[in-house]
Amino acid sequence: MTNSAEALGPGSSRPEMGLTVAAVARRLGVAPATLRTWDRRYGLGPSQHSAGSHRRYSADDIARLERMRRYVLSGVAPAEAARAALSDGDAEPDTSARHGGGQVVAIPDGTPQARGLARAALALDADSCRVILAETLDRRGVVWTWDHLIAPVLVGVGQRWEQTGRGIDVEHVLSEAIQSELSARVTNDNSRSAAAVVLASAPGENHVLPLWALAAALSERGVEVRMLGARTPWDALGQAIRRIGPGGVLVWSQTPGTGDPADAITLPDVRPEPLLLLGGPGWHPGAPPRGEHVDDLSEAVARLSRAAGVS
Ligand code: B12
Repeated sequence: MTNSAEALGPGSSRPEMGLTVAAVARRLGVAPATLRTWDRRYGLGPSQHSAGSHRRYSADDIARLERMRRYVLSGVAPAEAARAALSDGDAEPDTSARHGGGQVVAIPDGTPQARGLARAALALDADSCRVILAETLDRRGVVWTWDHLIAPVLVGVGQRWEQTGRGIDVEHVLSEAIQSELSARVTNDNSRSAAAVVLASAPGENHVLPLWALAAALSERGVEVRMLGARTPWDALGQAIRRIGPGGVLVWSQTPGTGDPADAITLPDVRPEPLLLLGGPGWHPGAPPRGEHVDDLSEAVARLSRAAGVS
């Protein structure tokens, strides 16, 4: 019997009621949409029928879902994971039945989670990508998850595209899952900053995932974030700076054509002057006429938190 089965057992106030999709989703750290997909595709749904319109998950249903989640996190393909989960723990999953149909993404020194995420992305399995991301974000926080899970898989997927010309579909599925899991963690409700931080990608720049990682990591620390997103013209950024009066600004440039630091000169002079950071490999090297280069997520989080008055 699992913890969840116990929690729904004699100690629970109305054990016969079972749990709703939303409650199970919260308990397992899985999106409600993923639970519905697992129900539809693999029959891993609630077995109890209640008088009302909403079916409820029993303790046994939840134990099955916990096994499903564990197998998916270890990189087993969902159909095989579901077969083993439905066997009530009698059969371990066949671990050769991995995601990705035999394709690989090279991730030197990759963690098991990183290999699982890469396989799920290759299989275009957005649900499994989200399960792996959500679980790691909950357990390890944003900076660790970005540095040890997300960034290595993104670099591997990017290299595969460069070498084979294949995998833009994989890049899209993975990017969507990453962006939705990170952006779901950005909230200004717990803000304790003296000033906000503004995040934007340079004009013409569509790559934004590092900005979402930064937004989620700052939010985790109670820093108020204003996200302007992809392809932000310099004059629009300038207007936002005047209106918001931020403590810090970071502009992201991923690809070389988008990052000319000389353009930052056009930003308005406001007092107090916000810290201006330039992040990403797209910026021209060398000392910028305005602002400073920043090399990694931890450094950007630390400097922008200080600039926002959160130590
Ligand atoms: C995801 C992705 C996409 C997604 C973006 C989705 C989104 N919402 O952002 C989509 C599918 C839209 C896309 C599109 C394109 N992409 Co793209 N994409 C990537 C990918 C896989 C990850 C990008 C990313 O987030 N990188 C962030 C981290 C993981 O990587 P990094 O910047 O190299 O990290 C270094 C530093 O920045 C620093 N760092 C890491 N994290 C952080 C965080 C912070 C805050 C800071 C300060 C520093 C920092 O540490 C690293 C070591 O120095 C990269 C591969 C790669 N290696 O980056 C390709 C890549 C950037 N794309 C590339 C290209 C060519 C394109 C396209 C032109 C063609 C295509 N592949 O589809 C289009 C057009 C985009 C456009 N018009 O702007 C090339 C760029 C080559 C170049 N140098 O010009 C890359 C490098 C792939 C490759 N290997 O060739 N892409």
